[in-house]
Amino acid sequence: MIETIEVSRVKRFAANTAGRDFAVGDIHGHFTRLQAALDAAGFDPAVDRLFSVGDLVDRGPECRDVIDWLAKPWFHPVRGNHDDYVVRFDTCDTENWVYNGGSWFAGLAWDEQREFAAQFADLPIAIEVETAQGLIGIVHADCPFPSWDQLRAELESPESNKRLRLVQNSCMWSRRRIEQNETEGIEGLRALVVGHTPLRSPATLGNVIHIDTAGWMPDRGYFTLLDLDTLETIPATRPALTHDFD
Ligand SMILES: [Mn+2]
Repeated sequence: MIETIEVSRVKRFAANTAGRDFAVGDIHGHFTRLQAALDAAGFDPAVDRLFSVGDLVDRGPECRDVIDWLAKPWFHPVRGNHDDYVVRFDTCDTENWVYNGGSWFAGLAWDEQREFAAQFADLPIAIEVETAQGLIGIVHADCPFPSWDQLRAELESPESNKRLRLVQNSCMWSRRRIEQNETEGIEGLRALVVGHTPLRSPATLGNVIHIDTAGWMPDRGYFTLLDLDTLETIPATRPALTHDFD
């Protein structure tokens, strides 16, 4: 029997008619701080949903808690570059991973490592969420094409595994747009929401909204929750913090 693995690289969500939808930046094993941000926003797990730009683990102290969070029916992450290390744990550059905060994984038992990898393999590369004002796209780092339809097609029907790997890696790793201050935006979306690059405050380039305000950096960053209906953030402005990270 030939085993086939059905992987959904793009996940679509219908509009939330009962509650609010939020997106949050990189979490990196700081789920207690994330919960505090949700509490401050009055997040209601009965009706609200939280979409995550990924990078759920590495660096922070609560990486193992991710399994509990993945079980929450209202929590919907895409796959970040750190999450992809977990998926490829037996073949990836472990030295580089540990250097970037991945030592927690080495401390897991083999069967636990397998379980983490299996669950992370289910994380989509891209999420799309319908809202009253139009479609919102979510990837970890960037959409490497001028149109969302093209990204969807490349992820759902790749012409080769090599091409798919390139596209996925751009989605998870690229800082080109923010570094080059590109404002062309993405066709076919109301907004694209990304993380990956820590910023002092959220930044909007064209219709691309960068929301990683380094909630995982104690005293230097904070979690921004982006309301996908209003595109307003909670908090609305950068709070007073112990240190500035630049
Ligand atoms: Mn990242």
